[in-house]
Amino acid sequence: MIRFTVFISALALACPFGAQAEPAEIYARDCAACHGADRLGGTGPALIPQTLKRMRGPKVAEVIAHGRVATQMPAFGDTLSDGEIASLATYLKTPLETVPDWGAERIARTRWFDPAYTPADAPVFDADPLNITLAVETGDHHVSVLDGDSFEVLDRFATPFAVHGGPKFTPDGRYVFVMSRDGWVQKYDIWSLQQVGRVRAGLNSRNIAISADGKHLAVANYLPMTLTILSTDDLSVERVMPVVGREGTKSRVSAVYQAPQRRSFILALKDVPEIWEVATDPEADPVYEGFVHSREKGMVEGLPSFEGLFARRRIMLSEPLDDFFFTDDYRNLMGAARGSGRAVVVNLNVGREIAQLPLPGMPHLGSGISWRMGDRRVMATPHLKEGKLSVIDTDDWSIVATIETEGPGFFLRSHETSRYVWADVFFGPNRDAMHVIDKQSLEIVRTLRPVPGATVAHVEFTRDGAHALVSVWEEDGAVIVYDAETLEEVTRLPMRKPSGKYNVFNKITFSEGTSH
Ligand code: DHE
Repeated sequence: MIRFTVFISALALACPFGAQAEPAEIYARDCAACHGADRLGGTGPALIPQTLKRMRGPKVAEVIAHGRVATQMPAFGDTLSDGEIASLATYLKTPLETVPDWGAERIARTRWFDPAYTPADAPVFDADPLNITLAVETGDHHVSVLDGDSFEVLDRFATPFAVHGGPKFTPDGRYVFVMSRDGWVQKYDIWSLQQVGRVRAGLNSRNIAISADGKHLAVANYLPMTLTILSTDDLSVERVMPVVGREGTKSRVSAVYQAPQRRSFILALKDVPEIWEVATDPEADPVYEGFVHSREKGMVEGLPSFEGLFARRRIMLSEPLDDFFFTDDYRNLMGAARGSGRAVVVNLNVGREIAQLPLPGMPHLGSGISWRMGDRRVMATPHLKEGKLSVIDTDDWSIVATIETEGPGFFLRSHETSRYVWADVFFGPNRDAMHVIDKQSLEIVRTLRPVPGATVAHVEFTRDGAHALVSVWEEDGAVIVYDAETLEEVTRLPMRKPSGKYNVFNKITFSEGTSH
């Protein structure tokens, strides 16, 4: 039956009697001007499966027919037939036949600096610059810059399309870098409240990490399979590292993280059973014995080598690990072996797996946070496939408790000064719920439902931990500010589908209450 239906649809698409145009022709006529002749993006985003399948919201055919709110994307429902829309959607979901070379030169050509930018010698506002909180508004691709004391919006700037992952701040909190799924990296100056410039570091990217000294920015790419390292100063390309496993298999980079004490980047690789560590300070490795012995050079793509800088070390695993949680000292990481129902602990100093624990229900370790519970240091992680939080002792890697929630969650947040962990319910009928959990008793002390029926997710604290900011993750959404102690609402700031919020101080100090 299914085969028959597929056959009929294929016949309908190929039918020579209708006036149906070929999808490639429709693309060239109606889409290429904004999305690029090569489908890699222009003023509009890239239209390739890697980007499309990650995008939340309406399905591709629906967007072609009705357009996309709050963007330049018009509706084609009146000019294209249903069959043409369906075949165009299929065409866009087909992988590119060849992935263009996206090396140092091509990247450098995309570098753009905002002519309106004028650096300031000091912040142009009176607010505490370290208590600034950025709120990413995915509804219309903007970031709001909030004063963390008065909750006044100091600026609201346009970002590249579809920002993903946390923005990364320079260690002094002055500049911030934002990345889009299309690989654009934007630099913004918080002191002058102005965009500095942009560069396209990849074609489909995952996240970014900044080095401990604030000089280098690493971009994890799925397409091409590389790690791009940029200078934070002028967004120039310092390295493009092709990512190839020891056995010669190319790999996508799932994510890149900064390990501050190690002065290195740690890479999660999607397709090979390896973790990579990349030195961001040539002097750092005496601290880590294993690092000096296993460094490999010759990773340079057409650029001069720096002695020791960006030297790479491989840690071999039994299977690929995704989605990392790091202990506060960055000696150990916990990674999930997707679909295996378990997590693996890797000691980065000795460079091998040291423990594993059963964690079914797809833990979201990247959202993990840690705190002291009695005399133990624990971490907690939500699960993407079940309404549970696992609490794990990070000394002996035993599971201390499993907290039942009203549905699968995505993010967790706390603060050194707070008694509570805030845990959202991101999926299912109870996605309007936010649990507040006591860090010692592990009891859910309150379940907030600020807008019944609306998705409520992701929390960030102010610098002093006195307030918690919660996103109402809807087109006409809001950031709600709560008193973090009384759990009473203080104020509501209207926003367009706000997702993550990021407090400068909490991020640059690697607060234990935030994921890194
Ligand atoms: Fe994310 C962070 C991976 C889907 C919103 N997400 C991250 C990070 C990783 C990651 C590795 C840490 C990066 C960092 O901050 O440096 N995300 C993934 C996935 O693999 C997954 C499940 C599938 C995918 O689409 O790639 C995924 N993520 C989503 C979404 O669907 C979310 C909810 C909406 C969106 O914007 O796409 C989403 N991810 C976020 C946010 C953060 C994030 C808001 C930053 C959290 C923080 O507090 O730091």
